[in-house]
Amino acid sequence: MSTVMTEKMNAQQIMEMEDKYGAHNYHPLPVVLSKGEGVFVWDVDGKRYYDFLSAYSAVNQGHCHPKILDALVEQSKTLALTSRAFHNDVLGRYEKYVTEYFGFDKVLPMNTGAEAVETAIKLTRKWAYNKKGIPENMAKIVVCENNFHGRTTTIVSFSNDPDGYGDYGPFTPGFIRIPYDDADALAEALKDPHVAGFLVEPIQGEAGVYVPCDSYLPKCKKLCEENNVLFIADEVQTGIARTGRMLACDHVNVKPDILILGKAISGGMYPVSAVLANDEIMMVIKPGQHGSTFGGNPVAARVAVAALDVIKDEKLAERAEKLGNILREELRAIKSDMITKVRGKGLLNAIVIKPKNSKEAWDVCLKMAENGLLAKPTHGDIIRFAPPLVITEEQLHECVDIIRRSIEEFA
Ligand code: IF1
Repeated sequence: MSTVMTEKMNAQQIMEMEDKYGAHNYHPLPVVLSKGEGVFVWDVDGKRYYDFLSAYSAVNQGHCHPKILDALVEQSKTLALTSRAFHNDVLGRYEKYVTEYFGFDKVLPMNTGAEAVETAIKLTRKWAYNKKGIPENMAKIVVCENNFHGRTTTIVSFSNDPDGYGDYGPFTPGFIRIPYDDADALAEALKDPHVAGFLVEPIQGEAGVYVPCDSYLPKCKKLCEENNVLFIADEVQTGIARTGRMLACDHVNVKPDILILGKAISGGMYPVSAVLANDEIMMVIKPGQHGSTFGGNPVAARVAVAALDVIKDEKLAERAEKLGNILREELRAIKSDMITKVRGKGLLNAIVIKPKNSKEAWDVCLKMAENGLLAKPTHGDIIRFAPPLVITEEQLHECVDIIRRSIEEFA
């Protein structure tokens, strides 16, 4: 057996090894983690941090949750992967569990969020041609400015982030981009009879945690119903209790036609994603018309059931709702002209940092790391605050103190 995973290395050596042998498609904070448990992670030097990113809302249940881990280990020791060429004794049980959990007839299991978004796009187009009667290859899907739905070439085709789409052309046609949180813009776009679907994040995460006005999603759902257009909710980041309800759409009682899930559906323990829809939509895909080697594998299925059980058993949506309100109130009480905005819902939050003495969001994140809290900036001036939903109120107050002290050090 190779010793590469056991030989002792310090943080610097590990970062240099990544730099030399790994693609440079990320610019991580200079922190080398080696252990995670609940709301905490530790670096190779044994320093403990509060995790305020939760792997971009994949670790809602906390790092290394014992019940999810047990499901991973037990199934991995028994039957890990069959492919869909054969049945197994786990997939059907998971499919029944997850469709009843979210209230849909059927689920199409995939692995990553982007794969689930791609699946939803293919499903919408096939529904358009087979059910709505849109002419072949004419189907269009409406998306929003500043969307983030993943990083495949089709998905970046409808991004307006140059870092997301730059030099990745030629792009996939068939997408119309409209302003977010503007139902009139959707009404205008739906005048095109070839529109098949509206793909939207109930809260725009990557854009900086933009929470639309309460009437936005209900108005959009009504417009979709009136125009026989599918309402497709990308809840990869906002779903699984993160915003204080099981789904962000639940805050405004909107039931999507197609629901896209990922990240915390597995508690961050394994790549699991899912597309849910009712039969009149899902059944347009026939055998051999879509799939994936690992999609819906026994380990993914067992892990997802355990991860979703934990959400309900530990009442994590209710906790996210309660603690999110406390967090935003305390962040707004921090006396600093560096914090210009505090936004969020449940435990998906962000602050906007105004640079001061040439110190900006990145420097604040470095200072918070020094003080024992990990968060990462996005788009230069936004810092996302999304701790695991298992955080306690006492720990939350301790984290606000760390954030306050770190900001005040720049005063
Ligand atoms: C990275 C961002 C967050 C997502 C929504 C689909 C996907 C994502 C709403 C695709 C993924 C991840 C991707 C990850 C960082 C993170 C992210 F900064 F990239 F944009 F959360 F905001 N829909 N978001 O947020 O899911 O294929 O990644 O499983 O690319 O660095 P995925």
